[in-house]
Amino acid sequence: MEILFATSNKNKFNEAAQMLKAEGIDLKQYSFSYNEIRSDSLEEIARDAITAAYKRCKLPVFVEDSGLFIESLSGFPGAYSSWALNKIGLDGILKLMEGKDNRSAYFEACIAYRDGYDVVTFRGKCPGRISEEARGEDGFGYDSIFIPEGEHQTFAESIELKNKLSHRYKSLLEFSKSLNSRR
Ligand code: ITT
Repeated sequence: MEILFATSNKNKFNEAAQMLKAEGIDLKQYSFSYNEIRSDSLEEIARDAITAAYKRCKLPVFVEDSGLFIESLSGFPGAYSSWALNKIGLDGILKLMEGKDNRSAYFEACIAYRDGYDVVTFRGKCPGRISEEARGEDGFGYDSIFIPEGEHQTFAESIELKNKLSHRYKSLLEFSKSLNSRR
């Protein structure tokens, strides 16, 4: 079974392709340019993006909107994670966290899939905390400042941890169960 993943982010694509391959699903990247809507809701963004992507490709396709939500920053950067990384970077986030005792945060992903009829969504969440400094070389985005709950290493220090605990992995697992039950 082959489906399209509409994303401009090669790292997101590579992680998803590897995870879904293990579930017997082959992914193909569908790169399309589109102006993402602004919203605090990952689901609203994902639903808008899937409508645009399906209109163009007219094939079974999914999108995934994700972000890092930091409790003591009232959920920032959240749905604006990509924008915040470009604007203030990891140093900027760590600066905003200076002096904060509460470093709790979570990653969340929302997948929206359309096979021609309905749009279905799947969510995945990974709780954890923001490290004091960036650590590790693997992964991408905020991986070097995120430590999953109950662990000591950042996602960028242990890709094995990321692959079994991440928001992406959890949302893709729900998605693949749904796809495989329809076959
Ligand atoms: P597309 O919309 O084209 O798929 P994007 O990079 O703009 O690509 P998002 O709008 O979903 O994707 O932005 C999510 C941002 O959140 C992403 O750019 C990263 O900075 C961050 N992010 C998402 N998942 C992450 C992960 O697993 N590890 C680290 N950072 C992540």
